[in-house]
Amino acid sequence: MQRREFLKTAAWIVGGSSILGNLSMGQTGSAAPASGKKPNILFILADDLGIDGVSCYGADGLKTPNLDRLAQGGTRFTNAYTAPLCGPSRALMLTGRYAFRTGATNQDATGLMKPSVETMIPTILKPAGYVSCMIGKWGQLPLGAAEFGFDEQLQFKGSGVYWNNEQKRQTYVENGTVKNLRDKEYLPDVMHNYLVDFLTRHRDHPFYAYYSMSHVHGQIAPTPDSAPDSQDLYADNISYMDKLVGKVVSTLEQLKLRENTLIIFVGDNGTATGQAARCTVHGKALSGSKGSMLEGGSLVPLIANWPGKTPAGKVSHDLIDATDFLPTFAGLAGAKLPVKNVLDGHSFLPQLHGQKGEPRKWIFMQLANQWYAREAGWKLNHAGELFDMTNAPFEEPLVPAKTTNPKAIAARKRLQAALDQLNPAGGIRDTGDGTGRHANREENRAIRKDKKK
Ligand SMILES: [Ca+2]
Repeated sequence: MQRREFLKTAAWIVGGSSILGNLSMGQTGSAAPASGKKPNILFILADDLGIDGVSCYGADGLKTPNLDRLAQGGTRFTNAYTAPLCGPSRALMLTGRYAFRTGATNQDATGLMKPSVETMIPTILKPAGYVSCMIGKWGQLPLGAAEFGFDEQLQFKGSGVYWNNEQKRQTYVENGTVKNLRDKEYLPDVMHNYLVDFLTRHRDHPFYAYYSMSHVHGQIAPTPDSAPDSQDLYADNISYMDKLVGKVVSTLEQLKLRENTLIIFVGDNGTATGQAARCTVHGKALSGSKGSMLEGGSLVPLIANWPGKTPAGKVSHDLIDATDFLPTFAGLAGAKLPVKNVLDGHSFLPQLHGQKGEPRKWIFMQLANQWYAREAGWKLNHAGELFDMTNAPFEEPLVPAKTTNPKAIAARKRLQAALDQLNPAGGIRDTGDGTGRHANREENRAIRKDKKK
């Protein structure tokens, strides 16, 4: 491909190791089976689900037997990170680029991304022969999924859409047609049925399905399985999410697609603050929750399952960054990476094949005008504060600025070098209100004006 052309622009270093490793992985086509049919990708994205909501991660009082089964048959990653809020997180996952490059630094700023500038995963996979669908929430991303390359879409605005209620009649858009959710119809089931239909229609064709579940974002409503007097609707929702995952796995088995499909299950950010108080892992609460720059904001469950390819029952402590999905999937599909933009993702395809690969040395996370680089034992933020992550995700104490601990001093030096190399302050700056949730008024006006063009 444009290897020479790519080399010109690929002088940067990703996660402490060269992105050229990713490129060669993709070019060798090692992911393609001998039969020649390219592997399918089912990307399941749960909303507001931290590791403290998944029983194979040690969550107390919540049961996810289907996810646990996927982990038993695949690889469970314990150090996967994404941005602590929906919009910025999804921007990382779909573009493979950090927020200071795309502008997606806060929920409203994700609207700054344009298809003419940002290339999302379906656009990369399409020339490699893939058909794609986006099912679920698109509300915090600009335009529609079609404009960013998805062939089919069933999308809704907002978050956590489940039922019609007295306050709101729900709608969703199916391939450009606005549809009304019927009374007693449960949107997660509508989404599931659409996914089953998509998988069935494309069973003989390589596909990338981006399945963005409503669960378990609030408002937490009864599920179709909730007892009328249920005392724990959150647990009901975790169970229903898990059940839907089990059902789609069964569908793949029925379609005889299981052996040739990589399933990725991941959360889009940590557990919502309102639920985090009841969510513990082996009796301990995580440090922070959704929206925070602490561990509980960004540490998410990540399970990869691909029978015969991904080692069964493996637990990987490798660092995974939300930008890593794009190069991983490109490598899997034998697709060319875009050359016009700097990519931040680092392929973990070798790990999916049970190889050591070149694990990241650090991940980078940003929300609004806060950011940090984190390696296995330490974290350094935008303000120069160093944190000892030995007891993460439960504790992350600040290291005194005048520490004489040589390990801390060396870690600061390594992480500062990573931040200096990225130079987030030199990229697109956040102009929101500082929370990561909102633009400031002027920015809101500019976005509205821009959208009218
Ligand atoms: Ca979310």
